[in-house]
Amino acid sequence: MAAKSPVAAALLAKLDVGRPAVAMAAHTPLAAKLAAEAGFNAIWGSGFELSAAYAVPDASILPMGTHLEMMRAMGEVQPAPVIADIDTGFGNAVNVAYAIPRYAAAGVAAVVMEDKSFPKDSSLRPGGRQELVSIAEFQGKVEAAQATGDMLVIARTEALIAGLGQEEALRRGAAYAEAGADAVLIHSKQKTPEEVLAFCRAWPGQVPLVLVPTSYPQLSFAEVAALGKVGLIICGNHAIRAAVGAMRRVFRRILEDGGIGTVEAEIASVAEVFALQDDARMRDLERRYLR
Ligand code: SPV
Ligand code: MG
Repeated sequence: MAAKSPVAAALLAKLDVGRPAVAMAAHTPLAAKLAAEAGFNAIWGSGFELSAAYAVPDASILPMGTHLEMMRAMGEVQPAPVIADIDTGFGNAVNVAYAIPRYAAAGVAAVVMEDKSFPKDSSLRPGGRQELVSIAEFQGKVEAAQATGDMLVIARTEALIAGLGQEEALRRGAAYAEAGADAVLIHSKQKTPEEVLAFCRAWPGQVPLVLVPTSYPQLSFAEVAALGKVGLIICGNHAIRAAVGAMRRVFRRILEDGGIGTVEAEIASVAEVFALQDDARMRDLERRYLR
């Protein structure tokens, strides 16, 4: 296993099971910057959000390069570590071995890789295609990821999503930790947290767990911390859903009201957007170098 990069080591130190880190999803560098500004510990480079931003399904439709470039761009404009959602790793362990150094070069702190077969389908999609690769195959992918990069490798099991039960989920989590995963993401799409809580309580604690509580939003961060097993909570899609809701409201109002005047007070000012574009830096450059 390669030594961790400074940004990966810093993120690993934040995966505190007594006080879990919280990551916010992003689909653009601007969303990542807003999440960091709000105080989130990390940026979730969500495949669901990026797919939605391109208005295509989260089903291995977007090419790796599109996601990779977004991770690099998110890291460039804000200080929080980027956790890249690399889905299945874009194929088998060989594909993983070629993908990982590229994500490392893009400066990401961690990758999350799931044990579904390629092409994947969204975990949250009702009736989605949830086929898993074998434990041995996924262990090979985790080993390939650890051997070819210096980031955290978070192994994600979809056993509960696929309806395979707690025993299989625990078996897979343990096997992935044994293969060298730095953390295990356990995903559930139950409408209540019972399923995921049962997994957490049964987890022996070899490595920290990671939760994405989209389907069971009633579970508070404090309740997760009290379990003493979870190092990271990911808010999986709240940037794109906030953006969709806000755009729909404003677009509708403008057409209904026959002008842009009435929405002015509820949208960001142009000055705010200039600030997010780091206009101050450009003014400094203009002053120094433009002759
Ligand atoms: C994502 O945000 O892309 C995820 C989380 O992988 S989920 O959509 O819940 O599978
Ligand atoms: Mg995803």
